[in-house]
Order: sequence, then structure tokens, then C-alpha cells
Amino acid sequence: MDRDAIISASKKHDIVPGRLYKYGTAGFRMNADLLDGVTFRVGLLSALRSRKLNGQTIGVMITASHNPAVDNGVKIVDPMGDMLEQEWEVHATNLVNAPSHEELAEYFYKLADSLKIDLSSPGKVIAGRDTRPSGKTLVTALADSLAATNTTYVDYKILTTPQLHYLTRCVNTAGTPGSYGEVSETGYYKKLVEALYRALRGRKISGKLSVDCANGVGGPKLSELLKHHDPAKTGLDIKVVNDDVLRPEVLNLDCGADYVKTRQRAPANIKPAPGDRWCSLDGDADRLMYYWVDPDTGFFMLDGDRIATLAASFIADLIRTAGLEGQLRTGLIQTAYANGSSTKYVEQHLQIPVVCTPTGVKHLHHAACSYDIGVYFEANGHGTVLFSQDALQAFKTKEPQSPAQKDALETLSALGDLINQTVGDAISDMLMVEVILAHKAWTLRDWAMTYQDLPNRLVRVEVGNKDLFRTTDAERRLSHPEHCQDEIDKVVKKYTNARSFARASGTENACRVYAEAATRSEADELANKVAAIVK
Ligand code: 16G
Ligand code: ZN
Repeated sequence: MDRDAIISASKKHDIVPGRLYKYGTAGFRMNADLLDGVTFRVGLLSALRSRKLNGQTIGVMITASHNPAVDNGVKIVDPMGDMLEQEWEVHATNLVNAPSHEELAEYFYKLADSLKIDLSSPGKVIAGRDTRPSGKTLVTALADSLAATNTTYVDYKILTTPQLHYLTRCVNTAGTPGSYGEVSETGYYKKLVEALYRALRGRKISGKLSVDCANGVGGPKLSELLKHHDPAKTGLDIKVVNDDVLRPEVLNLDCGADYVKTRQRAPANIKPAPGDRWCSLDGDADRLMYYWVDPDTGFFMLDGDRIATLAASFIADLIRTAGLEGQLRTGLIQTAYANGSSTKYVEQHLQIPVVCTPTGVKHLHHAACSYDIGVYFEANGHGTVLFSQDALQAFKTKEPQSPAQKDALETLSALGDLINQTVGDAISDMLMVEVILAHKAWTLRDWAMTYQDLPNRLVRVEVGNKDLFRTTDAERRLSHPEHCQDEIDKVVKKYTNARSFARASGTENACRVYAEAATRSEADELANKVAAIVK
């Protein structure tokens, strides 16, 4: 590895000066015009990360998820398909903010030195990107930094974010007992489809499912998956909608999971007929929202909280039937945004412990790892179910004592393959939901009947400096500015069944206020009052 090579490659990929870049909850994310140098430098970090981890393969994903088409982003995936270790986020931030090419190279070598990284050892990186046109140029910046650092590099081109996570884990486990699957996009489809067949265990999915793909990468990838699937075996009848990836300007525009969740309505260009089953993915296919339109009551959405409760109740039943209840620990992980009714339903009705973590998938994922069955979802539809090695082993090796036990064990084992173990995956989660509904012979309405959401409101508050807002207790309370929380507590007390909190956004320069209360008008009123305190 040669210092001059790094400097001269870096000169082709300047960062836009005078800005402070920060590796946040979703990596670096901003207007794509600002990202060329950032992506180059992320490449340098991934080269170091791979070498630090004995040459294991690191993933780099270029996506801005549900953001508008003009944005893009870049983030690093660790060898087992999880997010970059938190301590390294600081290194990423420092490297990207180096003020000159020379200082960049200097910092690179300093980092290698302090982390005891052998730069002469081999490093390997794989990359993927969503359908944004800017992704193609950004990949060049990445490739240049990997070439300058003699890092082996494979470009998997257009992928969903969860597919890149899947591939990263597959590469690193290939040929070992923990092999996660075939190292190819086709391998991903085959794994999911086979697991779907097994999980249904002869049952058929009924009715048509329309899938709004946000005009993002989920559209072509879902269509690809369907080519590997025999509908006669499953009954799965999917209509792919909003899958125009040729006109970048329509990406996430008035459609997709984020639109549906924040506007609490169906995508602007569709009119679901009463009773039709719909779901929406976001721009990189890692979030999922279900919904239907009721002839009497109108639009009804089943968000991440609902998916979590559906999965938890189904899997807990299977564990019980399988006779594994005393042996495996199940837990459900949420954030402060989870509707209070969902938490109550899980704790009191399902009798499953609930843990609350700060916002951001990495926190939930981490907490879920401490259970044998860790169900985690953010209300926004990002989540998955993690199974421990002990759990997967038990599903395979426990001797069934009855046909019902055999059925439960085989279903659980299939779910272990169907549900993406690396990160929330909208396509995999959608198949999981379809399997559960088929097992329970439920419609979306049956699913919705399990509990009733508390009316809630989320408001965005423009503040001078969002960094003044610091939280404790998994973001449920403000520690700073002082006295702010006391005032919030005072207003909350005036309402029944109410809860409210404020936190600085990790992705925008603003604060967010969430409130829930017994009625719609009270939730609105409370949110506005708390917003006024924060302002
Ligand atoms: C990022 C997070 C998402 C979180 C959101 C919160 C990941 C991959 N994504 O998109 O989980 O819900 O940020 O945004 O962790 P906020 O901090 O602006 O409210
Ligand atoms: Zn996303």
C-alpha cells in the first residue's frame, strides 16, 4: 500500500469543504453531489476494517433509503451482516472530515497504526447500491479507494440493502458449518422461496397482495424473486405496483413505506378497493407497512408494531407447541415510538418481556441478540426476528413427541431461514407475514383486531440547535435542556393514558415530538403543547 497512491486517488474525489460530516444512524446521508469524496473515504475505512478483522469481507451499501431521489448515502456492513461496530463510527467521521488529501493519508496510517492493523495483509470489500442514478458514480469513488489500498473488491451492482447484508454474511461464512447461504443474488431468492414452501407446510395463502415498491430497488428484486417461485405451491398472488425505476424522480414520491407511515394513508396514485391486501416497501426495501381500506372506517395501517406483535404471538405459540418454552427465551424490542397499546398487549397478553432501546436499528438489533428469539421492529416498519444458535439447533434436533410438535418444529426451522437474520428485510418480512396469516387463516382485519392503538401524533419541531436536546432512558426523557422534562411531565399528567417525549432527530436538523393519549384530539393537543415547550 502506497501513500502517494492514496493521495493521488483522493485528489480525484474531493470532499466539499466547510461542512461537518457525521456517520449517523444510517451512515453518511445527504445530497448526492456532496458524497463523492465521502464515499472514497468510506472505502478507505472499509479497507482498514477488513484488515482489522483478519481479511473478512466488509460490505458497503450506497443508498438513501426513503429519502428523495437527489439524496444518496453510504454505510458499512460488518462481516456477519450487521451494522458497523459503533466504535468505528468515530473513525469514519474523523477520516471523512480530514481537511486535505495529505492529512487524509496521514490519518489513515495513524489509524492503522493505533489499531494495530497490518496493511500488507489482504482486505476484501463487496458493494451494492440502490437504483439512484448517482450510485453509479459513487461506486467509482469507492472502487478507486479500494484499488489505491490493494483491496479486493466485488461490485454486486443494484441490490436491496438487506440483500447486501445477506451477501456479506454469506461470503464470510461460506464453507463453514455456519454457512448462511449461496453467495449470489440468486442464492438469496432460492433460500427465501424454499423457506417459504417449508414454512407454509402445505397451507395456501389466499387473496391477492398488492405491493407498492416506492419505485425503488424493491420492485425489480421482488419481481426477480417471483420468477423463482411456483405460485401453485403457495397460493401467493402478488401484484407489483410502483416499480418504475427508470424515472429517478418518482423514487419514494408520494408512495412507499415512509410515505404511508408518516401520512397515514395509501400511496397517492392508488385506490385500494375495500378489503384488498396491500403493503408498501421503502426505497431500499428494508421497511414494510401493511394496510387495507375498510368500507366503513377507511384506511387502516399495520405498522412495525403490528408486524412485531404478529410475529411474536405466532412464534411464541409454536415454541409452546414444540415443547421448548422453558428452554428458549423470547423477548420483544421496541423504541419509544412503539404504540403504548402494543407494548401492553405484548407484556400482558402475550406475556413476553419488552425492552425499549434508542432509535436506530443497531440498538434494537443488539438488544435482540441477547434472546433466543429476539423480535425487534421500529414502528416505521424496519425489523426482523433473530434466532440464537441454540434455538436453531433445538428446532432441528429436538425429537418430536407428536405430529403437532413435529409441525411446530419444522415451521420454526423454516422461519429461521425465511426471516433475514442480518437486518430488517421488507421482502423477507412480507413473506413471513403472509405465512403467519395463512397459518392463522387471518385477514388483515383479524390481525388488526388483536388490540387497539392509542391515538398518536408525531410532530417535527425546528429548533436552533438540536444538539442541546439530550435524552436518557432510551430517549423517553430529556436530560437537557434542564427543566424541559419537568415541563413535559406537567402537561402529560393532565391527560389520561398519555405519554409524550421529545428527541433530537438523528437524520435531520430538527427535534421530533411524539405524543399519545386516549383520544385523537388529546393526542394532537398534547403533541402541540410539548412542541411548544421544546421550541
Ligand atoms: C434511520 C434509522 C432508522 C430510524 C431513523 C430515525 C437505520 C438503518 N435507520 O433511518 O432505524 O428509525 O433513522 O430517524 O438505523 P430520526 O432520528 O430522524 O428520527
Ligand atoms: Zn430503508
